[in-house]
Amino acid sequence: MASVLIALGGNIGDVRDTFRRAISNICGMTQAALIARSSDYATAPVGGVPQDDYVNAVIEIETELDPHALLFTLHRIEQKFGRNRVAETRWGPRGLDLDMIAYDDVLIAKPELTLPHPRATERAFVLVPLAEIAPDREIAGMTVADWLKQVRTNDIRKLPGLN
Ligand code: PH2
Ligand code: MG
Ligand code: MG
Repeated sequence: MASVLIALGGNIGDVRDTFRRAISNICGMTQAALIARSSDYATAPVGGVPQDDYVNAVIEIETELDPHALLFTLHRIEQKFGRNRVAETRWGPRGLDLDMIAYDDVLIAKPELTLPHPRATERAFVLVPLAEIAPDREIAGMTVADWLKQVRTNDIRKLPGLN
């Protein structure tokens, strides 16, 4: 079993409801167990494209799928929730983005998949929710809690639970 961290993001539609359904799809389609789920956070958009605020969250799952099979499944789930990778702009608005942040301690540097995720350690919208569920996890040689100390978190706001 591999422990995998996945970041969820989106800023089109009812993103929190999309997250709920996407997480259920991830666990169903990858036969994964949901180990932890962060709160949802409202976050200012990063990347320079003017757009609405995002909702971001992070989950930890345990799965038997290898990294590429898991990536393929995550892309299928993004599509199922209306994502169109061909039509969208880089850093632009999207209904659902599923980014694999880390897969055990596996290192991969391929065009289609880099592990750990190369920008996760500098993005507050990933680190804040990640620190909620896995502060002591090491990514790229440092703990999540230590990476978090190096970023500004002013634009990140924890959302109340839904229930
Ligand atoms: N995702 C992007 C671009 N910018 N900004 C925030 N706050 N959160 C995101 O998930 C995000 C972003 C493209 O994937
Ligand atoms: Mg992303
Ligand atoms: Mg992505």
